[in-house]
Amino acid sequence: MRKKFIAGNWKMNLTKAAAVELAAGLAAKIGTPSVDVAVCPPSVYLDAVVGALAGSAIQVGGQNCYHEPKGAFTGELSAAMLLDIGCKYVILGHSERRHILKETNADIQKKVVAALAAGLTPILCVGELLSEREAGQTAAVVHDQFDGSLAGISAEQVQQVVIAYEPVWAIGTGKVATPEQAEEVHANLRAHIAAKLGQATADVVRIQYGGSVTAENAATLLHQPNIDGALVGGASLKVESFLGIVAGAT
Ligand code: G2H
Repeated sequence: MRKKFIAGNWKMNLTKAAAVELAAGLAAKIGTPSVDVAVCPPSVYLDAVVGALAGSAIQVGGQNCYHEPKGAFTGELSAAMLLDIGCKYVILGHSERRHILKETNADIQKKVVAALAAGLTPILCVGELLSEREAGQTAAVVHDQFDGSLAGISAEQVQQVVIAYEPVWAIGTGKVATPEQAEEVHANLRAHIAAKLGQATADVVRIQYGGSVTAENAATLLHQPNIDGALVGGASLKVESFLGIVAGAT
């Protein structure tokens, strides 16, 4: 069985003091959850958050990395640096990076390769725009993002990757996908993985749902057979709401 995985994506929010307070609040109340839990703070707060979470069951992830291991790349962070500072995960290909920062599947693929080589677990985001959903292109878009972002990566390595299905129209809008809408895409993507990389790989790859997940809607989403967790934005910025989502996964 796939272990459920709840990750908080803090995006470009909080001050250092607020990030440490949130992390400390989570660490104090998380206990020993039966699911995997992580938070992904802004990179400048990673060190402080890793410290605040020390000894707790909560892991830490970056929100992005660069594909080169080191060198003259002003402003960038390598996967090895994230690992060095205490990260286990890195979010790659988030829709905000695909659409605002214009990252392509080819850019993201190089980052996935670098993250895996460094020993990080990539959380690879895929998801369609509202216009693409309305044009009946959801499956094609998600397959294209999955195939392009993982091109040339072996089935064995894909088994190490977490996928986050995040319909762009549901991100930060309060318009969550219904459990049926999300499950349909997750099941379709898992079938695509099986056809492409084999059933054994499809059976172990975890597919999170992301997009306006809250403590109120989490449990129904998380009890769908192909939804293996959640990537949470806004609701991960408060202790009670994030822990409510973790509780919904159990
Ligand atoms: C989707 C999600 C976090 P929110 O971007 O990755 O954000 O939960 O605020 O919609």
